[in-house]
Amino acid sequence: MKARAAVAWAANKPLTIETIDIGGPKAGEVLIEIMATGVCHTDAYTLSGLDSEGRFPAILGHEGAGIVREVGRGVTSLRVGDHVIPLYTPECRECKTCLSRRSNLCTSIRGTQGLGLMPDKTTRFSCDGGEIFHYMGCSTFSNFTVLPEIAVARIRQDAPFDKICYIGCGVTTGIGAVIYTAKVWPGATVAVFGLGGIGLNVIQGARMVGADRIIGVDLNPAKAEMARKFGMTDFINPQDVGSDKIVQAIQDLTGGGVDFSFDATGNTTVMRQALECCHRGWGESIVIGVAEAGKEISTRPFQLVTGRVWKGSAFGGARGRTDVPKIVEWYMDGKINIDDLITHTMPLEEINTAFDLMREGKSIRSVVTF
Ligand code: NAD
Ligand code: AHE
Ligand code: ZN
Repeated sequence: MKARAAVAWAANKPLTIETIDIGGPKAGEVLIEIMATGVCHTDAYTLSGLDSEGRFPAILGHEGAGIVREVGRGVTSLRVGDHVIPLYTPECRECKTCLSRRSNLCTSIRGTQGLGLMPDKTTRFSCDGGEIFHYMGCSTFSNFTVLPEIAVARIRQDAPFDKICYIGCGVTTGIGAVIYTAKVWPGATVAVFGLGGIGLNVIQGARMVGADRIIGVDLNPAKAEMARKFGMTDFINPQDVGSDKIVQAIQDLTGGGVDFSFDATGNTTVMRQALECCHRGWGESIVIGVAEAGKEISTRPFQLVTGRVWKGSAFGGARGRTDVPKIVEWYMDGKINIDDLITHTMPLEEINTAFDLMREGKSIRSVVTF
């Protein structure tokens, strides 16, 4: 069948809207009509050519919501008409990692996903006879896409697609990093580096669990207003205090350092600051930001010897098929705010504007509707 997609033909080139050919779902797969998709910084990162797994041409996008239109042979957990959120972190419930209950990083299809292929090592997308790669197993910048059943969360039918698509990455990543990965406790002190689409959800999560003090750090002072609305108690602009003084500034504010810090910038210098502003003896720093290929983090081992803990979090540590439907419920019950974070909504034809707004620091989340 035909679909309408924004195709990334090469790194650093604007996406172009194409009519593509898409193969139907094979055994264990479903065809989804995407109704809305967010644009995440990770899409921009891959488009920049700095993602070691980035392959072109590809259909990017991994923050979508839609409706199941066709199911392949053997699919048991989904039906035509189900409302769903595609998952770049599947939950097969059978692999060593899923069975361990220690991590959300399901391994069953990670190998082919990183190659831009479906689990059978083929691509379902082509344009004028040339193959197009999948992206993060989702490819939500297309009005139709194909996913394995294990990478699809079924959600309630009355949730608005143009809002809950954000749960497909940013909301779950930010709130999940707080509640599933760090397990922030009531009364904790928290520092959040990067007040974009992810960092603001970290702030929202920290407020939900009852953190006392939530310090936000961003180079863009325009981000402070929204952050305050979501629970930030103190704002630091590294340009005001000097970026080499950030750690000291946070220690001074908190009497020795925070209980938890989160990097939501992807900058490895910032990741070090985030670790080092944690309290001696117990402070934990969670790396969420994605750094480009070749970048490394470093610190003095003494930072760890003296009790600070460095951790990472992918998709907020959430188990997609289990946790995503619950997060949709939280939104529908008014427990979390998504609407205010979606600053821009646009049709697919204007998707390049979403990338421009993000680069210029003018948006929090842009959502594309089909
Ligand atoms: P964004 O562009 O919306 O926000 C990034 C923010 O960081 C901006 O407000 C920017 O001003 C700020 N910033 C940049 N450099 C800074 C610096 N040196 N010091 C302080 N602030 C700085 O991006 P986003 O969508 O929120 O994504 C944030 C990061 O999280 C990206 O690296 C993205 O790839 C990553 N991410 C990771 C996961 C995961 O599962 N681990 C999921 C989604 C996104
Ligand atoms: N291909 C990238 C991987 C980047 C990365 O770490 N991705 C996150 C999700 S970002 C969503 O916006 C993730 O889930 N990581 C775990 C995994 O298995 O990829 C690179 O840098 O090579
Ligand atoms: Zn993302």
